[in-house]
Amino acid sequence: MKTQVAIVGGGPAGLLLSQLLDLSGIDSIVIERRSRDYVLGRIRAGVLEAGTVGLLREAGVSDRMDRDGQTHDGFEISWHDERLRIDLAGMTGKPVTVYGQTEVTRDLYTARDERGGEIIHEAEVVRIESTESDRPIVVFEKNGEEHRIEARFIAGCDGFHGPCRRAIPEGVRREFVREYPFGWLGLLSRSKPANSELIYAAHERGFGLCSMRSDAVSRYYVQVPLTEKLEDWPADRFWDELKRRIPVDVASQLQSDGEVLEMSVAPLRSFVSEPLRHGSLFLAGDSGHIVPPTGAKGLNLAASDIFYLHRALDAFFNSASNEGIVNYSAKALSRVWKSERFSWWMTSILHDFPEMNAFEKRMQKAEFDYLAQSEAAQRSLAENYVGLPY
Ligand code: FAS
Ligand code: PHB
Repeated sequence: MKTQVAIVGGGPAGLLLSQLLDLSGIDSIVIERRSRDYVLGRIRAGVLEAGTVGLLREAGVSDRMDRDGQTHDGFEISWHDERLRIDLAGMTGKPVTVYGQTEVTRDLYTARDERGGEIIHEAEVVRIESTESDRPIVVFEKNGEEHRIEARFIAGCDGFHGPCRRAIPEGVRREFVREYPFGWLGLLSRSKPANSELIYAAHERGFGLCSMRSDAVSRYYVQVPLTEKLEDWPADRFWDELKRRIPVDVASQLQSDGEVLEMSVAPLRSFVSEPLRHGSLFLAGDSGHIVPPTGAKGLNLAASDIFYLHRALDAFFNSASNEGIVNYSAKALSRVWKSERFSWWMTSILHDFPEMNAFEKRMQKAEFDYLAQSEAAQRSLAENYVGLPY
């Protein structure tokens, strides 16, 4: 098999790149380990930056998002019963859009089907060869048989656990990591959201988050120790704990009798692998970096990587220009590191760290109090949350 760009991974990054390349007349093949239903069964991100919304519009996949997505002009941070609203639109002129990653992925699949995009499901990439040549090879297994795809470039959109990052030689690759001593237990329920806007709740018992997917589907999270098991958390226990962490007046109207649609536990880490390019292999999205979900940046960083990579490949194939290819890693990493900083900072001020001493806990409260009194501090938070420029 031959193509111009072999894309490993059919999550949001891989599918969005395939769609944008197609619109630029560039041929690609997406190789996805899982079935389409499995990929669509994942419940993950919920908040889209303005830049991501613009890119989805450019890709021609925004109709359902424009119809079903919610425009949010602000969100709240709470400290016990103190509530602080961050006026995103008032401070930056930009809102965020609440529209689940699952729906973004569904829209991308629909668009690829409509344009006859080639996506090979239940096909596991087992090897990447000749990345330092201009004819790299992707080797994948499907139904017990091995297949080879020769391409001009390989896009590693295979997430944190995929093989592409490790195809960059260890002597070339530099990894930076911060593991957090807790995870997020998430619950998706068919219930009216507790609040019209998101609430990021800091509390001495731990962090809680009130989010949503629509007026009838809510998404909640509570910080839990890494040792916690899903089976130790029946829904009733989740609701009780969440109500103890969010402001009393919000807890009093929380609908906790809705059908539980999904529960899952995710560890939190900050991670970056440099560089994001090696020869003809590029990394984009979670394959190159991970952020704690506190800043709602994961999916949005995948989008900005794809913005840069699409422009670079478009210039290479359609304008015989190498500039984007050569600059891709530095350009993408510049935005990645600033989002890593913001996500680390939001996580540091809002979570209960077991090893924190009394002074450090006072520093967390002082962060909240400073935010509450300083428009400059709120504006800084707001410009990071809506998304820094591409
Ligand atoms: P993805 O991991 O989505 O996709 C990679 C794809 O590659 C997968 O479909 C995988 O099956 C495939 N793949 C892997 N190895 C392969 C192989 N060998 N061969 C073929 N295919 C292979 N972000 C937020 O902004 N907010 C959140 O609340 C949030 N919650 C999250 C919860 C969890 C449990 C996780 C894991 C992530 C969460 N994220 C969140 C981050 C998440 O949304 C990612 O940023 C987003 O999925 C990135 O998309 P991709 O880079 O496409 O990676
Ligand atoms: C979500 O709705 O899943 C969500 C929203 C904001 C975050 C993380 C997750 O920061």
